[in-house]
This record gives sequence, structure tokens and C-alpha cells, in this order.
Amino acid sequence: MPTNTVPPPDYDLPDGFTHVYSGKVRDLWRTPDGLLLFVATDRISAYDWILPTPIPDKGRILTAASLWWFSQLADLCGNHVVSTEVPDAVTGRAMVCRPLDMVPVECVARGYLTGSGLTEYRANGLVCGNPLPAGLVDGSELPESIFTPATKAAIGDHDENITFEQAAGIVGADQAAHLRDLTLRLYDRAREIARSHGIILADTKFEFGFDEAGTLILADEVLTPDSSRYWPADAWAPGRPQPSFDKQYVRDWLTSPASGWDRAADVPPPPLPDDVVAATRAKYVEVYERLTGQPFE
Ligand code: Q0Q
Repeated sequence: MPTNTVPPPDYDLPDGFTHVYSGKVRDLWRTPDGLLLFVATDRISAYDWILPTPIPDKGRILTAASLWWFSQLADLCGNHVVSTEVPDAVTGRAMVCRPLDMVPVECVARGYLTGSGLTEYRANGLVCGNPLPAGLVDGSELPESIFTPATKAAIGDHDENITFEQAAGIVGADQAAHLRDLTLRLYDRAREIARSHGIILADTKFEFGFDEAGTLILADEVLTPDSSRYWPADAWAPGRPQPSFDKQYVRDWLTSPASGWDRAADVPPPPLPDDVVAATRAKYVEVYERLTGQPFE
């Protein structure tokens, strides 16, 4: 039995809801009337592991964040959300969504160099075919936002970065250009909003789909800490890994002697201590409240 398999949903839904798919931290259901129910769980992942300890309210906070971002971006792009009237078992952490013809390309925008982009840059000076200046380091701000598409990986695998031309080979040249332009406009809008609140939106992954009219609209979650890298701007220091706004407490504890975990041993991480759980929940609340200016209730 693989030790990092996705657990089944830990809640029950009324008759007529059928489970479609579960990712590391979210579930997808078909509703009785043929729509989709997108559920955000309280699960948290780190170092490619689903941690055994949930973060209370993470699902509710990230769903509220997605809904807020969908509203901030509505003038640029429609979205798949139909309603937030959802079963009691998932109240506040689920969205009823339109089924879309999903685009089989992950639309990633980057304003900063880190992660797989940094790895590619160090190897050949490019990221997904985008030429970048010499001398950039981990956390460097890029001269302009870049489109770095990826192919969708199966659970547990990493998405594979591809070039714009490869994306065009999958979805067609015109659609690839549309996806690139829309992805960058959405990201640039979001990064400006985040930066005005002292938060760096280093990169993000959008999922798009076509509705019945053939219109390209936003799907999935949007601009959450699970689909994006958020960094506190006042701690930004290019030349080293940047602290994650939301996961740094978890990462620091897991890699400290206190956890007793050996990341290289390919064994599951231990449960998180209460103080790390509480501090992590507080960071999710903080990023939501700073971005939206609204209290999380
Ligand atoms: C769809 N997903 C993501 C996922 C695991 C969600 C299929 N509106 C839609 C959506 C959405 N959102 C999807 N398909 C058709 N129409 C989204 C990857 C994965 C749990 C939840 N998979």
C-alpha cells in the first residue's frame, strides 16, 4: 500500500452526489443535477507528502480566497462557479461549478525565479523557452512576468514544464496564445493586488476550461496558497530560498531535529505538533485577511 496515497473523503454527502476524483488536498464530486462540487479539504501537503495532521479551517479559508479572487478577476475572465449553496458537510469549503471541457495544459505564470523554473534556468538560461538575463538567483524578480506552461501529471507526480510551442502543439497556436495572454493578464493583476498588501505572488497556476458556448473560463481554485507561491515581501532576499507565507512553519518543523523525520528515507512525515498547526492556520487567516481586507469568520 503506497504510503502517500490520497485518502478517501472523510465526510458524507447526500444521496445523488457521486465522487469523481480526489487530489492531495481537494475532492471533486458530481452533483445530483449534473454539476460539479469542488471541495477544499483541511489537508496540507509538504515535500510531496500529504501530512497526517489537518489544518483546521484551511479548506474554508482557501475557498473564501478563491471566491474573492474570482470576483477580483471577473472583468478579465469568467469562472466556473455557479453557487456556494453546498451540503452542510462541506459548508464554506465547497463550490458548485459548471462542468467544463478542461484545457489539458497547466497555465503557470511566474514573476520570480524559483523551484522548477530556477532548476531549468541554471541548466540552460531559459524557463519553458523564455530567455532570461544572466546572473539571476533563487528568488530573483524577473524583468517581466513569463508564461511557463506544464502538462498535467498524475497524482504524486510533478507537472512537466513545456515550451509555448509544445503547448501550441497540444491546444493549437491560437489557443496557446490566448491562454498565455490571459494567464499573464490575470497574474499581473493579482501580483499587483498582493504586492499592495506586502505580499509577493511569486507564481501561480491557473486551470482553464471551455464552457458550452466555447468560451474560455477559469476553473479549479484560483490564486490560493496551494496553487501559488506567496512570500512575505518584507522577508524577500534573492539568493536563497524565500520563506513561504503559509508553509514555512510546517517546513521548518519537519526538517528540524524535533520532528525526528528523515526526509531522505522516503517514510511518511510524523503528525504536526499543536503549535505548528495553530501557527499555520493563523498564516492562512493572515494571508486571506491581508489580501481581502475582510475578517475571516
Ligand atoms: C476538473 N479538476 C482538478 C481537481 C482534484 C479538482 C477536473 N469545472 C470543471 C472542473 C473544475 N474545477 C474540472 N473538470 C470539469 N469542469 C478540475 C484538477 C482535481 C479535485 C478537484 N479535475
